[in-house]
Amino acid sequence: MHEELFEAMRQSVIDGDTAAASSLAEQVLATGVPPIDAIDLGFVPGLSHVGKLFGEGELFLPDMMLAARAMQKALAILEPELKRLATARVVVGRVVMGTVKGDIHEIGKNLVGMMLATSGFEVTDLGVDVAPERFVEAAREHNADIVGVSALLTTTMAGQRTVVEALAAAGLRPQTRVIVGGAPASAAWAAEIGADGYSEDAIGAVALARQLMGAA
Ligand code: B12
Repeated sequence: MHEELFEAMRQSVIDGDTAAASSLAEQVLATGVPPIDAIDLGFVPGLSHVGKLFGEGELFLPDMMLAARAMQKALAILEPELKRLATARVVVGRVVMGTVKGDIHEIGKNLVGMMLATSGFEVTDLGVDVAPERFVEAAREHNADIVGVSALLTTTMAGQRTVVEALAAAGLRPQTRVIVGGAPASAAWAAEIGADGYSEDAIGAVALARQLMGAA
């Protein structure tokens, strides 16, 4: 329906053009395009494309950094609108989120946190490069129902297993559920490390979290 707009969004991220990405996000607010469509069909595919070209050696780290910056700027503009559109008003559950130690990728984690927050979850975001002990401490402190662990690198995904183990060692399992996500994760990986679920995107993460709370 808004294919041209989405295409422009993809291109703005690929170009790492923060001004264009911001202006397109503003257009979303002005024209009433659902912000989640803008994210899913516009900005995210742009970033995925950049990641693919980086993986193929066609683009370099600075390109990926510029693309990420453009994406983050657009998300910051869309976030208040996502919050305004939030449907749930009751607290469905408490979630502690973070990206594993050694890993600084945060865009997907932020998106998942944002979607959970707009769907009635109380979300505590621990940020990136989070040590397993910090996940445990925060899960205790916030009496978390669910701990969400993000990892984007094949070299850091083992950190998801470490978090599951640390929560178990602290006596917080199985009552505190663990969900995992990020490019290298999968349902099979979640099962292998004893996590309670996996989702490949933010909308699926909300469905998964609701299901784990018995609120599906
Ligand atoms: C942007 C980006 C960066 C940015 C990150 C900026 C930031 N502030 O986050 C920067 C430039 C800093 C960066 C750095 C690096 N990156 Co990088 N990066 C990416 C890129 C292009 C996009 C990631 C992204 O934000 N995607 C958009 C979001 C919306 O998607 P997402 O993260 O996948 O999240 C969604 C789902 O996965 C899921 N999800 C995510 N987390 C969670 C958590 C839970 C609980 C659940 C349920 C779901 C869930 O829901 C999200 C929303 O839909 C990817 C490419 C890719 N295919 O992923 C490479 C990629 C991940 N990076 C890669 C690499 C190699 C690196 C570097 C090592 C490069 C270097 N030489 O320094 C460094 C690592 C630094 C570190 N220690 O972490 C590789 C990893 C390869 C591998 N096999 O491990 C990739 C795959 C690129 C590639 N094709 O080679 N990167």
